Amino acid sequence: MPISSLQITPSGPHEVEEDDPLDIAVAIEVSPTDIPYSIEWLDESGNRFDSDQLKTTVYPIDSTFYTVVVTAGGCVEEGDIEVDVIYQIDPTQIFSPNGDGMNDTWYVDDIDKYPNANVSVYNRLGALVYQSKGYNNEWEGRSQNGMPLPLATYYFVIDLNQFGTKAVTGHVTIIR
Ligand SMILES: [Ca+2]
Repeated sequence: MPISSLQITPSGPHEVEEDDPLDIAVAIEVSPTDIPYSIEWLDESGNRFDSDQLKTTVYPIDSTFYTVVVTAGGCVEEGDIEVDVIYQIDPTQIFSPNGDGMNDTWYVDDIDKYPNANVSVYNRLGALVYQSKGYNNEWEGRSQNGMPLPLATYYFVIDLNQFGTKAVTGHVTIIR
């Protein structure tokens, strides 16, 4: 039996925090309404991971897209669903730039996921002591002119420069 129309509306785009599951969905309008339809869910590599569900749960480990394919009465419609994974960066609160090979630089876990991040570090007087566009976990606790900074607690602002993220602020202490 021929159909007069098949329309699909995939959900998204979505944002999800790393390690969190995400529900993605598709709305289907088929006419006449009693035509049976089938649904296939494909990942970015084209592998089917679910079928015959309007909604499915995904566990993305990186930003990706999913494809939903709906077939009804010989008609096929497909759509993509974008998913952006938001990574939680995790700055260490203390480091010891004394050259012993352990914790000699300030480590910010997952900062590599944000190549456009602006990292700024201030002393307690509010003076900027370090700044970096993108950060490769390389700061050795030196001032902008290369001098070792006093052992102290500093204030940092990390602007991830990505839509949907907030600046991350906190304190980091230099010991030796
Ligand atoms: Ca050290």
